[in-house]
Amino acid sequence: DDGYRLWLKYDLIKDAPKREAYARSAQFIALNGTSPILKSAADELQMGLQGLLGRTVPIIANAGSRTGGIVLSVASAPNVGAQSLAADGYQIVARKAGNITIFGKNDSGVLYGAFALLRQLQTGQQVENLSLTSNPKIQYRMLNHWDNTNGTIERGYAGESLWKWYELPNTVDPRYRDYARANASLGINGTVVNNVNASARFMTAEYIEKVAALANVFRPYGIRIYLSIYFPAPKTIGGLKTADPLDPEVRKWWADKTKEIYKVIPDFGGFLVKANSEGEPGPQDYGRTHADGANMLADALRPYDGIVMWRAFVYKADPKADRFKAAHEEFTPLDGKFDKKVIVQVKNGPIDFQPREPFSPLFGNMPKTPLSVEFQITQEYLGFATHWVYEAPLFKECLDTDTYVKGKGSPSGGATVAKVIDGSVHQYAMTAIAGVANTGSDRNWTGNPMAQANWYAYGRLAWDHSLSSEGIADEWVKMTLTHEPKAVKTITDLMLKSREIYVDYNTPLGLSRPWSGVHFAPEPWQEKSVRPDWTAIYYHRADSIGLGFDRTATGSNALAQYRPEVQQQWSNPETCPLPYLLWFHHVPWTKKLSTGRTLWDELCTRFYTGADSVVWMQKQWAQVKPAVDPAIFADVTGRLITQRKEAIWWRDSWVLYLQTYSKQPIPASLPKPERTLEDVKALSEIYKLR
Ligand code: BDP
Repeated sequence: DDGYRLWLKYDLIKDAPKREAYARSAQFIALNGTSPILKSAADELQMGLQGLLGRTVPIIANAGSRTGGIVLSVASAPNVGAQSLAADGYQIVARKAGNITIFGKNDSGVLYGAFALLRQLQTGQQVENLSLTSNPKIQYRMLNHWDNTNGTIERGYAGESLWKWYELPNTVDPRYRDYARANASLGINGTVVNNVNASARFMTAEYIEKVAALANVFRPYGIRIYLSIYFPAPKTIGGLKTADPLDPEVRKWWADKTKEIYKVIPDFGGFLVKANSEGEPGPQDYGRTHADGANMLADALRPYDGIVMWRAFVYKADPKADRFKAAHEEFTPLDGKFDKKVIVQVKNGPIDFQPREPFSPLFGNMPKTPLSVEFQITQEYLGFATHWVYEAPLFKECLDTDTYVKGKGSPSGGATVAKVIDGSVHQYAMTAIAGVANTGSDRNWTGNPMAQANWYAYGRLAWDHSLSSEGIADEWVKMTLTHEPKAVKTITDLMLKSREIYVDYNTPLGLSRPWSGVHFAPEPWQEKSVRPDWTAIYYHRADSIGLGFDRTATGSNALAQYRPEVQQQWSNPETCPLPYLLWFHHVPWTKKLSTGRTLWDELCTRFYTGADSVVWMQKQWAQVKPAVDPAIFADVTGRLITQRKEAIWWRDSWVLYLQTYSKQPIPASLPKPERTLEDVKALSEIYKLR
């Protein structure tokens, strides 16, 4: 198995009685309607059933009085089944001795319902008395690609870009359709095809035509296309002297450009913008605000159904500032100033997609501006495509944290980040969620076969953030790897522990950003860069006394950006949960922690436990060999060998480096590193060579 089919595997169901039972309920597919999306739904069902049941199920126009089949229909007003449905929602109802009906609120709802029914079969559940209703909790469920015109992907670890810009629009790779199918199966309904560090070329007529060719493929799967824009494009390709968002000519340029796009992509989704962030130009270059920039684009989109997603990922190269505070400082004063077509897109944490971060203090603090959360699926800080990290627990940790903006124990069960972004806290008029894709041209899409689960988990949570990490893992394993109960259990258990294991050898107790450059080789010692906040020492603040970034009132006071209830949980080093300890406190090496160990001993224990746990992962994985496809088994086995080696590299780097400050021995129970600090430093240097 080369992994190409992802979770849409549709292999013959081995359990014959079960297969027959399914077949009795799936003797035909009746399609009431002719739209391309409905056709996709019927085609997908037919393809899925062909594989799962080993027979061709005919698609017919109308069930008439026939029973024993699947009926697809957009539920219009008189249909009682539709009452509880929201846009894109679906309901599947199986009637005894009747049909299985998939009602969709709209065409996309039918498509999502079709995939949901297939999922029931793929995970071996009964369909006879099925009655399930599902509505998306979030309206815009986006995948963001950081893909460039030359085929490279910023922070991509699974090959080249999926989009073959040189061939488009005349050659359309069939793979684009499979990409769309995979996304639609999760309910993802928007794709930003290019990097946030955007090229102005995407605004040229040449590229708009290429993008339109992709949009044509995605449309029958309910997916709209969006583009990242380069803010000074009116200058770069428009020949204007300025890109000032208040300049009438600039505004006209964007309005005309937008019109040009809609002419060829009538369902174009809108723009994603990274501006005045990490050196990217933006409205501030002209003395204007983020709101001025965003509102100009909103104006251009006004005649159409498109939106602006304006990113809040900003921080200044100020040696005295705490980067943690930057987004909150810049954006909260703009609350209420954004056009109603604008959503502000906020990374889950205040810094940058670290293995563990507290939630961004912007969540809950912009009641008048729809905020979306941006997660990173691609493993930029999670060991690329080698290390096995199942990310659902990371996403859930953020989504399920209470911001306390509605005070303690509010009736809604807390104003969690999820409830902020799904609009239930501040009644946002639009809701969105974004994930930075981990896909590429590798045959299996994600490099590491296990990383497919991260695309899957993101999509499932974008649809319904109340799903559990465990439930999603169980589903994914059954659809993708095996049904053998013991193996399912072993693999889901591995998945659920994988992120914590990575954190233990990489950034335990609230450490962050021990990298430079490509964000892979350990470099906690890295102290020189063009800006202070691009060094490692800026983040961990190791010194002879202790370790960690004091963000309490005695330090940067970033904690003050959170509600008092949150501050209370995190501001006291005695009670601050250990996973966040060094995010907020500079803790003495000798300080006794709640585990009974000193900070130094606890750190050593975590680094060693983390690295040793990779051996445990290897052993567990070895046990599932008989239940998993041999090619996938071998692939993961190989990656785990590398992960083990690199985990020890991480462990040794941290321990040897921090020891130069702590001046303490490695606890006697732990073996000493077999190399010196100079050795590991040399390794990291070599890693940087081209
Ligand atoms: C950082 C990445 C960088 C991105 C940036 C962003 O290192 O490549 O451009 O985020 O999100 O994590 O804009």
